[in-house]
Amino acid sequence: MAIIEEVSSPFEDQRPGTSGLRKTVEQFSQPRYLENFIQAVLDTCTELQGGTLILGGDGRYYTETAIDTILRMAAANGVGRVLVGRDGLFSTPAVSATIRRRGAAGGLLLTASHNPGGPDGDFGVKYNIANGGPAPEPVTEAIYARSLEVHGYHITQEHAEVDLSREGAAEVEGMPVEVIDPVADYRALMAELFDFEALRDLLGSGSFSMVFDAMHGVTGPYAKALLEEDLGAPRGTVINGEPKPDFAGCQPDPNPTHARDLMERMFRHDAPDFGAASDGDGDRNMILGRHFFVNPSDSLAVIADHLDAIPGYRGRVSGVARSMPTSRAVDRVAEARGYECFETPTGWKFFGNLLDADRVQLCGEESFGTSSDHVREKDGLWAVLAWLSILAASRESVEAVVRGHWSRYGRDFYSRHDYEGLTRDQGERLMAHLRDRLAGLAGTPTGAGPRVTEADEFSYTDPIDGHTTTGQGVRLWFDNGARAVLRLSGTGTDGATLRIYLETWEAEPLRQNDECRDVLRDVAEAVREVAEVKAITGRREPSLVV
Ligand code: VG1
Ligand code: CO
Repeated sequence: MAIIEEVSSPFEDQRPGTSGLRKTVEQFSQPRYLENFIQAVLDTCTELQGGTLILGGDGRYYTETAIDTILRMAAANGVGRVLVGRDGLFSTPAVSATIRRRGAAGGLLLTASHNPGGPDGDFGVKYNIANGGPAPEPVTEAIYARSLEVHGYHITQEHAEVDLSREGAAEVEGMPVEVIDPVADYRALMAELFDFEALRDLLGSGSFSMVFDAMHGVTGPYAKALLEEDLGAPRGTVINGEPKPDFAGCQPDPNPTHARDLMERMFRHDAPDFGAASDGDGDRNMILGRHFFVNPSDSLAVIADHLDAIPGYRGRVSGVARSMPTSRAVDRVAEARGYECFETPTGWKFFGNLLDADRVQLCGEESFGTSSDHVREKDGLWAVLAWLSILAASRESVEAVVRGHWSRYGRDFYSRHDYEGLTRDQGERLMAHLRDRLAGLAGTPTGAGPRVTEADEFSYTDPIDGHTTTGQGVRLWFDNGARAVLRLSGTGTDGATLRIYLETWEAEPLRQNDECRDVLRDVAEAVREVAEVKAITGRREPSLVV
């Protein structure tokens, strides 16, 4: 074997988005495309020289090819050693846990999360740093800048020839490679945080039933190990639990629209007490009770209110953080409990510094993401264990827990309206047009009723490193107390998705039972009007309502 340098030329479109570089498989399979990006990472992240790299992903189509390329390039670029998940699998939170537990220099995560997989689907690469979290913006920007200068890459001449199906040691051009069990470190970490006795009591009590939908993604093996083997839930609790390269043709996005198998089970007459799902790479979670959907922003608030009772957190919770579009429900808990509360831009990379500085122990996003300082990623299964802990302690139903929460703190009605499949131009024009008029929006009456009282564009200065991030979404406040946020998705692979986030707070218990759709109807209409959605996009209604 030998190391060779291949001549290349830069691709202009390798700027990482909200969560790594995501492109269609077709784009990734262009000659030199993956190689260029990996070379940009290896050139920028010099900690990998002689250091340990963790490698794996959600097992989607193109993973094996990517692993071969990365192993060959790691060996050719002086990486110390690579630990790769068996079968190339590794959930996103488990990579984070493994980086931390093994003192690795970083990790490469091969996933496009909840995006569809298969030859016609998407693929993605994300670099995580030594704290286990996504590379922060200055690093992703440096990787991007480097990608514009890559005129060649180093790679071994031969294929890596590592048998990923068997745990054990191997070598690529002198670089040690170890195929490891991707579940072990993560499983051990969960046992340290949660009271497994109490969870076993609940799951084995005979009066409690649950179902977990892994959506054909990577969480299946993790959920089976923890829920069925360690905690004694009956076999079959985990459904769609075999990771599939194309997610069996489904979109592994745990929301009421895409998690159809789970929704069907949770809303029929013999529904179990508890239901949950996670996405392709295992970092998202959806929580359900019998005939009851828990809004992710509420889930974050409920967990915040109970975190202190979970063994791994007892007596050491001092702060929480949420992404800006996430509802303010968690802020109310923070206030009542005297926790610091931070509002960050969308994307987990913005929580990293706060977690490292021990300013926050819990973070969450409205997009079905929740996690704590045990890792530096969101963690779907962790959220499930947190909820099971709450249920084990209270022995109440999910619905009763949430309704109790509303009666104490009020209810933040919340909904997200996505306009998917717009052209890039439509999305950008809509946002630019809104931005141009921001200063004059306050006082604008709308045909729908609510009047705009305040409008701005969110920017964030990281309190730990002082780095400022601008242009993170337009915020509108209305005279009926509602808030709306508009931003473009940064995880899509073509065109644009406009996200409109809507919320309003209701303290009156009788009105807390109203339909979310009805409560937010006027403000939804007012936002469409103010943003001229129909005129610019031609759309009258969102394509996805969460
Ligand atoms: C979306 C969500 C964001 C989340 C990101 C990555 O980003 O809104 O909250 O952090 O996906 O999650 P965007 O830019 O499309 O709105 V995952 O599970 O896709 O890694
Ligand atoms: Co994900």
